[in-house]
Formats: sequence, structure tokens, C-alpha cells
Amino acid sequence: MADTLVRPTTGQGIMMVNKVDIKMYQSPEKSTWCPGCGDFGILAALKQALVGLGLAPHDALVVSGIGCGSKLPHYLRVNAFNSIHGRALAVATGIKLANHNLKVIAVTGDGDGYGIGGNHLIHTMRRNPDITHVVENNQVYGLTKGQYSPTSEHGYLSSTSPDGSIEVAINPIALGMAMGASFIARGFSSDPKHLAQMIMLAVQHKGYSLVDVLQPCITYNHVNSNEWYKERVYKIEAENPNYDSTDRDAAWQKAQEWGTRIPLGVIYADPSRPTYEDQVPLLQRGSLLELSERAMRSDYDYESLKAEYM
Ligand SMILES: Cc1ncc(C[n+]2csc(CCOP(=O)(O)OP(=O)(O)O)c2C)c(N)n1
Ligand code: SF4
Ligand SMILES: [Mg+2]
Repeated sequence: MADTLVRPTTGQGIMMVNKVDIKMYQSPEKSTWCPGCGDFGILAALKQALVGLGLAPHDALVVSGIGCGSKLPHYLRVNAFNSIHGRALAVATGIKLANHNLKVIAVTGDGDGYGIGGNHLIHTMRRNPDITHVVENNQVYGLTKGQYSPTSEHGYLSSTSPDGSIEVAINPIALGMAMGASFIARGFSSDPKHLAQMIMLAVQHKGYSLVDVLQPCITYNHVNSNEWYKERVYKIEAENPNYDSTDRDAAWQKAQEWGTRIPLGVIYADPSRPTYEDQVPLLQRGSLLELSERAMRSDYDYESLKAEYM
């Protein structure tokens, strides 16, 4: 339980009222995920993180794309936008520019976020809006019945790669570093407590933050199973308490680790990078929502604002 400030929707001041409780995030929707799917652990971790941050459901907004993992906002009682395939980051950025007070979290699958949404991904990384991106990375297209995805292992057998995937798998950590992502962490769906910490740190970071989450798809991915991950993952801070995530060279080396050993934790962070919205001159006068609210008031001086911005 945590105290939170609850803003009345009228926008007239702030009042201390509620205690945030995990039950506030309980959705009446019945899950269609397969029993044992890693998405359950990710949902549990996200709830824990929101409660841990003292955020009430109206303080946060979760955007998703299309896929099994992208159904997550259905199972969470929170502001939500289930967008179209690969477009969650564009929608999340727009929402953040419109309302700076909301904590905006995009939740996508690996196919959605790294495949069809790949172009939006790299430009969001270099743009650095203050949003969090949780990628449910099961290394397969789950919803459409098991085709190989951008993170499937080289040689991965599936209906669309019957001779084994020819392409080299995307390394989301290295991609993020190369494209200017200002916070990059990795979690595991079977360790929701650690994952909740990663999400909390990501939400607290000002700028685009990527949390790549390893998760089993128990129905279609028979290579990267829960056991496969458990045999390989280790926590960076447990192995090296002095690991410095702001050291770019050290982070680049960590980013290359995959195969027999897979690091979990905050791999890279650059807290000094300004956010996109902090650099748009117009937005220094308020969010798009605040500006449009002012525009509707009779005392609003549109001409002087226009003159200053042009
Ligand atoms: C434009 C478009 N192309 C293709 C699809 C079909 N489609 C829906 S979900 C999906 C893959 C989802 O994979 P991923 O993002 O990894 O999510 P998962 O189901 O594994 O959680 C595809 C190809 C679609 N809905 N829209
Ligand atoms: S198909 Fe895979 S990703 Fe989709 S719900 Fe089932 S286990 Fe989860
Ligand atoms: Mg997937």
C-alpha cells in the first residue's frame, strides 16, 4: 500500500485521498492466455511496479499493439489504448506529448515491437520521449500460431522457417544502445519481483526506457522454454555489485552476452539525456492538453503564442 496524490478530473488542485492497492488494478476480463504463458508473470510484475510507485490507475496509461502479449491492457484496470500492430510507440509518444502528467507505458510483443514496429522503435529511441517500453520477448509470433520472429534464434524451426531461420536474431540491447535509448534493462517473466524493480526504475527514468522481458511461449516456442531461460539467466548486480550502467563500454560488452549466460538487470542508463518534450519550444509552455485548455479560455492570447513559436 502506498499513499498517492489523486488529481480530480476537473483539474482544480490536488487532494490526498486514496491508498494505492493492487486490487485497484484488478480487471474483470477473463484471460485468454494459455495456462503457463510468461505473460502472466509480466502482468503481475507490472501491477506490482505501478503499486510500488504509488501510482493510482488514472495516473498511468498502458498502450499496446497486437499479439498475445498486447492483450495485457485488457487484464489491467488502467487507462489503456490497444492500438494496431507495431504502432504502440507512436501512440504512446502522442499521448505523452498531450499529457505530461501521465506515466505512459507501451507493452508490445517482440514481433510487434522489434518487427513490424521496428521503424517506430529506432526513431523513438533516438527521439527519447519520456515513455517506458516493456517488450514481451518470447522469440516467436504467439498469437498467429508460432511463426519465427525477429528475436528467434538463428536456425529456429517454425511454419515460416521450415529449414531453420536464416536471419540473425535482433539483439535489442545492442540495438537500443546504438540508437540512443537512454535506459535499457532486461527482465524475466518467471522472476516478477525482479522484473517489477526493472519496470519501476524504467518508469522513474526520464526518457525512453526499454525493458526487454524474456518470457516462454509454452505453446509454440519449444526451444526457448522456461527451463532454457532458467539455466542461463543471472542477475548482474548479484554477480558484480559495482557494475556501472552509465559506463558505455561496460554496457556494450554486457549487451553481447547471450547463449550460455544471459544478464538480467539495468544494462545501460544515460540519465543526462534530455527528453524530446523538454526540447520542443512550444511544450515549454505546457503539454498539448494544457495548451488546448488555455486555447478554449476566453483570455487566451493565440496571436502572441503563435508569434513566439513561429
Ligand atoms: C498489419 C498486420 N500484420 C499482421 C498482423 C497479424 N499479426 C497479429 S499478431 C502478430 C504477431 C505477434 O507477435 P508478437 O508481437 O511477438 O506477440 P505474441 O503473440 O508473441 O505475444 C501478427 C503477425 C496484424 N494483426 N496486422
Ligand atoms: S500462444 Fe504462447 S504467447 Fe500466446 S498465450 Fe499461448 S503461451 Fe502465451
Ligand atoms: Mg512474440
